[in-house]
Amino acid sequence: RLLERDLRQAVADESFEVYYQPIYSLAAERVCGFEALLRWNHPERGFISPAEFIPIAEEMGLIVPLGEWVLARACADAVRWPDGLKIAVNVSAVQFTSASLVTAVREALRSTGLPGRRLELEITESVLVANPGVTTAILHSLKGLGVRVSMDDFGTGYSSLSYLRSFPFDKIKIDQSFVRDLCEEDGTDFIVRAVIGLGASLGMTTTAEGVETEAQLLRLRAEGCDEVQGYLFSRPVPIGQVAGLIARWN
Ligand code: G
Ligand code: G
Ligand code: MN
Ligand code: NA
Repeated sequence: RLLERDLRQAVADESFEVYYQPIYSLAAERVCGFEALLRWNHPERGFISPAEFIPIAEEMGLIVPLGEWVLARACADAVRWPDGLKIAVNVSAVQFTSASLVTAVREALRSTGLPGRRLELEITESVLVANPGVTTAILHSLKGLGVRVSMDDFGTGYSSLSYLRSFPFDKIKIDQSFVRDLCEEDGTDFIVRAVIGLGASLGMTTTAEGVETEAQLLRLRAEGCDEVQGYLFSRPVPIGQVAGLIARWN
């Protein structure tokens, strides 16, 4: 298929770009980090969403080199930001269980000089269900490098709440589907409140994703959510615009 051929070529040419979306701390009232989000500007089709090409990259076995490229790029960019700012990188399920993940993370930190405490890896619930034993071992190896791990898209998968207790996560990212319905639909407000409470009692930071309105922000603040992220603050931006965002909110 056309897309597959182009994807292989794009990985070889490194013709991707990493965009960054600010994460805002409600306690500190400042930007506390950025999430790295991969962008592919296809020569004919324009921007193609990672939601479309990452599953193909996984099938083709390209996700490991691609994911390692994002990791290295994001660490190299983040090491130049003020020391308090973290960088969050998404790790797909296939990349997470690949033999080279821990080595790639160690190498990205070593080659860029980024302290491990400034790197957060975001993984989804699907990783936990597939192979809990292997996952636990990998998570502990990553934590041994000082890296933080986040549960991404929380609430959208099939894992049980007990998973949160048995895996050493530092952060829960509340999926944007719950945030979108906040202040709208009956029920969702209670879910968001429950997840924030769960995070607090487990000693995990809670980050709400997809915050688009002042009303949502007000509710999240009232519920004691730690961090927020969404178009209300900024869309993901190219690296050239990051310094401006840091200056605006710090
Ligand atoms: O940035 P956007 O909302 O278009 O991303 C769509 C999906 O692609 C999201 O689920 C996001 O987590 C995922 N994604 C974006 N960048 C990366 C990446 O570098 N690696 C992986 N594995 N997923 C990514
Ligand atoms: O799966 P993950 O949470 O990593 O995906 C993040 C995705 O959400 C990215 O594609 C990013 O572009 C998108 N995103 C970030 N903020 C918002 C927002 O406020 N609204 C919407 N609709 N999407 C957002
Ligand atoms: Mn994410
Ligand atoms: Na998410």
